[in-house]
Amino acid sequence: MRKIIHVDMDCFYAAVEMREHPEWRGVPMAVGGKPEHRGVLSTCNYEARRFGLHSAMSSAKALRLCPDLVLVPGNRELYKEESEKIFRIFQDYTLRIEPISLDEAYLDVTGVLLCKGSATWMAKEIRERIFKERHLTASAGIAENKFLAKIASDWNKPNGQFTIPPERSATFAASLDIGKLPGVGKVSEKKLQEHGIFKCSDVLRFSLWELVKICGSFGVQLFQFAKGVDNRPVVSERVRKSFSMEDTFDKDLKSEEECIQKLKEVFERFYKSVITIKEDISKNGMYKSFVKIKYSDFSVTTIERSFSELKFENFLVLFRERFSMREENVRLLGLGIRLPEKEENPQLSLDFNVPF
Ligand code: TTP
Ligand code: MG
Repeated sequence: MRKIIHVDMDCFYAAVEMREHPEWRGVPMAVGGKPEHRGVLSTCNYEARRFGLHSAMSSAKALRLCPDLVLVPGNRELYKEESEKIFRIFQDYTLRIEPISLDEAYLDVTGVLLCKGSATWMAKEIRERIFKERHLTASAGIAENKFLAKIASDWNKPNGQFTIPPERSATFAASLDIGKLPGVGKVSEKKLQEHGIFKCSDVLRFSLWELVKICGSFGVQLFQFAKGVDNRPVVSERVRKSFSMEDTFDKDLKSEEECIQKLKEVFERFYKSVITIKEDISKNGMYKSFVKIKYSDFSVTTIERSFSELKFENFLVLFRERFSMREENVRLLGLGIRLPEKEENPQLSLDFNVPF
């Protein structure tokens, strides 16, 4: 049984703009091109949506529907940076992350021990952290597969979440309009409706063979979705070469003992998030452990060495060795592992794909 979280930021570009320009809060605003340049809306805030505005609508039409609309050009670089910061929060929970766009991702948290292993609580914590650290809101869906998690994230949007427990997957799916299914666009929706298929429950009245006759090979997938089944894995995008975690302290640490205590806390968190791939790491052997120390004057030092096991004692050895060379106030401590290059260890690349 898998545990998948789908996270989707609320009116992402608009939300970033409203954070940067509080005067745009509470009034209808949109990010998009100028009407005189035949521009369209990238997105708009929820106030503007009340006027019927939505992504991809022409700016000219948007201004007709909502003459007081604040229309801003937007800044993709800024959204990209923001996205990276949000994805870094995801990485504190799992290394299996499939980015869909700047503001949306699937997280496979199967086997993650944080939040007592509850995906619902992890989603809640992730959303709280996004709000606290980035002043933005996100919605989340939690389910046993990608398709249901994605639908669930829309259920209590904005700023909400919804869990479909595995025992409810089938009944939940049965109640859905077929237009909600991934891969069912306007054309296929119409075609299915002509056969009397409006809801997923209608799909189940047909045999697999009949469905294939109606919509080709997609019929197989359709049959699965209608039953609430989706075996597509969470596939990460880029090969990641290191996994790490760090903590910046409110007050600088003044003694070695204090540092060791904190380093241990960082390790425990790191270990819980990395545990899903721990087996793969030990199987493949080769990797380096490292420790990072940032002093109160912001200078940074790191030390790394190959070890065959992922355990705190190894990080402790590295820390002690480096700290003994300069015993001063510490602002940040971090630790992590570095994997070999792809060519050295091709097996790893499949399992360690994570963005950024
Ligand atoms: P979405 O998640 O589809 O939309 P959203 O985050 O703005 O709103 P919601 O609260 O409904 O999730 O897309 C994310 C961002 O991608 C969006 O803020 C702007 C950009 N985008 C476009 O530039 N063009 C488009 O057509 C769409 C759909 C999105
Ligand atoms: Mg969104």
